[in-house]
Amino acid sequence: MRGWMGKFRSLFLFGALAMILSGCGVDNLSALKPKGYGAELLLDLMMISIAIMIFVFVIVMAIYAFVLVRYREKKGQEDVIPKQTEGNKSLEVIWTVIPIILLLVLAVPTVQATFDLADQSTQGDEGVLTVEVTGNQYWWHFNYEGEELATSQDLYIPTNERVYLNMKSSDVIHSFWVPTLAGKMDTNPGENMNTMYLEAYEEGVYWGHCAELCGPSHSLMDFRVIAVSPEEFDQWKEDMRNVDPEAQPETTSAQEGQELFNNNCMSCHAIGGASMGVGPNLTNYANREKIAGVFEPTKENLVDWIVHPDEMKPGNQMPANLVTEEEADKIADYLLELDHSEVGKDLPTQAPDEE
Ligand code: HEC
Ligand SMILES: [Cu+2]
Repeated sequence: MRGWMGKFRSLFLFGALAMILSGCGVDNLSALKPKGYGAELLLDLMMISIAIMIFVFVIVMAIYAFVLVRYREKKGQEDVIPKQTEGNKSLEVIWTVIPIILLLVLAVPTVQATFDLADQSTQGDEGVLTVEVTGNQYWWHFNYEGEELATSQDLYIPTNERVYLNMKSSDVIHSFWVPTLAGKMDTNPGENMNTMYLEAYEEGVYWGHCAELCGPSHSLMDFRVIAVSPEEFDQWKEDMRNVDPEAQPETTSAQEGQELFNNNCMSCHAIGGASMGVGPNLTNYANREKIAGVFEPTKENLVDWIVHPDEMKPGNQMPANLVTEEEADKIADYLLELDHSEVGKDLPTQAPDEE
């Protein structure tokens, strides 16, 4: 005979699975811990549908159990056939009306939320920020409309304000997803621009992923949204506008790195400025939390990246072996000195697992 453990094996498996799954969801990268308007609305919808599902499940299971027990074959009554019923008007009305009510309870807030999240009524108003988002294989670019400045990989926004995102792609379809702040939105190539908005309730660093399979390095296409108070955001804009790409670095190595960078890398990369290049804008590079979105920001990794980006992110658009490892070392010194703003530095952050 199997022990009591054996009898409950599936229960144990289920419990273990539930515990493992409950470990999912890093703070700042979880749709279940919303810190923004869109994400909160979506979690509410999820909760309504889960509540309805549980309600239906419990009722159906209760009836099922009742019927199993009540109408099971009893000893000595093997040949008895219970009373047969065909059609029951009141029962039929009940099991038609209840689902209709449940669907209405689900549909009304869903339709409301759909229109709410698509609302663009204040876009273009005085003081309302719009950011042009461009998805690229495999990095993100953010151009702050009317502000004459741009960033790549790190999107800075003020808290408790709606920030509109006008989104497109320079190559294939990507999807912009910051689970803690809002739902996802595709970025399409061509003229088809999508719009959404973010509204972060708290200062913080929120992680984003590309949510549309876009090539071999799709899973390495992470980015950050850094939400700071409106005052700090203004400070950040000023810091960014004051960036001087010609400013002389401190160490000799970094100075040589600057020259190497200007000669070999400026055709694709910018420091300062507002236009989108072939590669990411590297302004404020010392404050990146990851290299190319996913790698730990150590000098070693940076040198590896500069010489062999192809080995770290298959299929990406940066050519390998543009410079020697020795040269890359100096360039890395230069890039890691690009500390253009204090804003957002003190925010606690919890990066997803490293590559
Ligand atoms: C032909 C264009 C091109 C040239 C030239 C080029 N890069 Fe890149 N670079 C890219 C692209 C595209 C990416 C984005 C790769 C990705 O993440 O998918 C990139 C990414 C980077 C990154 C990571 C950026 C981030 O957001 O963390 C660094 C650092 C970098 N390049 C440094 C250099 C250096 C240094 C040179 C010169 C030796 C150079 N690049 C030359 C196109 C270029
Ligand atoms: Cu992708």
